Amino acid sequence: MKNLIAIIFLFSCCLIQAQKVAVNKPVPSKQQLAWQKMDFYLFAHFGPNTFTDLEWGKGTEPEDVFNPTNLDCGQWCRIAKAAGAKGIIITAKHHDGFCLWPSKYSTHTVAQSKWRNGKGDVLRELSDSCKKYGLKMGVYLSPWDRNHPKYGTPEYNDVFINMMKEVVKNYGPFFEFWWDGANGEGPNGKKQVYDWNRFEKTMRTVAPNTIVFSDIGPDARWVGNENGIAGDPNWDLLDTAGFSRGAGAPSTDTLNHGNVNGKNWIPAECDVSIRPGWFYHKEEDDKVKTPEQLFTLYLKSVGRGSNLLLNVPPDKEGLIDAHDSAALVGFKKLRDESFGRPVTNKKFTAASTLYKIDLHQSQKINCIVLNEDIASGQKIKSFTVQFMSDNKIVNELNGNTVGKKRILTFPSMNINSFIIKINESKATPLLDNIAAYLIDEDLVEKPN
Ligand code: FUL
Repeated sequence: MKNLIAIIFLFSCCLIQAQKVAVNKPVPSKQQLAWQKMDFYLFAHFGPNTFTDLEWGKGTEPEDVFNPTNLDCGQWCRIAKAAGAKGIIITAKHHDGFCLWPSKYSTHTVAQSKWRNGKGDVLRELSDSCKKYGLKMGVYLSPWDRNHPKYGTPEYNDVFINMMKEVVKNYGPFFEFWWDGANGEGPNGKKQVYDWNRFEKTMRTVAPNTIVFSDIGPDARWVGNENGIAGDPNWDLLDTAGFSRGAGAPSTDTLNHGNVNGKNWIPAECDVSIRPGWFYHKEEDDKVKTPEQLFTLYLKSVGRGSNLLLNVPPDKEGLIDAHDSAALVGFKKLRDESFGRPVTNKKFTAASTLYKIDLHQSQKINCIVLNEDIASGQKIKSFTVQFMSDNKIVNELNGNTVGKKRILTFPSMNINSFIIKINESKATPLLDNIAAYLIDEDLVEKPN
């Protein structure tokens, strides 16, 4: 009887195995996979610079400089929701060292300011609002600190670690933790030797499910530019051996494209500001990116398999300005209009190097969205789309990587069907979704 059960068990394992898509390592962790599905979320640069009109505060600003007259993180969240963003990452501490929460490990914080009689706490408000509105929260914490008296000494590494623990414990869980690689001089004129190994161990211990971002991960990498543009091809893979964060990072070109045979799963995140600067400056109110510009960025980031981290900096009141919210709502409308009504939308469960999509009649399209099943690894190196009309190929389009999402746009054409041919792949891939759309002709990506 026991033997029979064992045989049945083994047999069913074989069956399950046979249905599985071949795994090609490295593969994403389940946290990375969930994070990659988020696609788009906001960045909020907020702090003394908002009030001094600087981009990099000196660290000598009096605490009272920070004085938002009407802070409402609920407003940030309502706008994020209306924009279809999945979360908000806030600059809890930028290079000037000012902490937006009453940290026990610094004397340069909201608690030392007159704002709300020293009782204000931006992280508390954002954390509560994100929960209320069903958004995820993330934190940017700059290791470079131009204020902290311990910066430039080994003790500062303990300060930074204590701050990380403090924010995780009091305001987490966070979907992402953002380490800026910048490493300038502090108040004593010295640069800090960051203890990245300890920083990383700390995060893994106190927040094992949080995606840790830096130029080389461990979980998500910088895309190599601050324009919000991923490379094409774009691999979710990166070799990090021999590299370090900041000045010792791989070239920006490598970060932009990833490594085709990279040993680690470290997908790119595209950070970009909706304005020229990262912090709010009134004189940039008329330089806010238009919905169409944001849509183009979406195609060049999410449409190339990355996440888009779009900075929308609150103003001196502590509110998102009307220029920015209007652009965000317009951007959402363009995405809804473009992707709301697919001409076709098909799911697949079997791996293949050939996918045929029949439109059943002549239809006009100018956009195709492909999703590669990346849970089993990123495999596709190159592919061709063949557009068919009356059983003849009328046009062809070549592409490189697909990854979690690949959006292709092209001048519209009338076709009856199209074929996706995988030309080069690490293993037989699964395209688990293929969709086609007719979007506004003006939104079709222009050649670089
Ligand atoms: C950079 C910083 O120096 C900028 O001020 C900004 O925060 C950007 C997102 O990262 O390294």
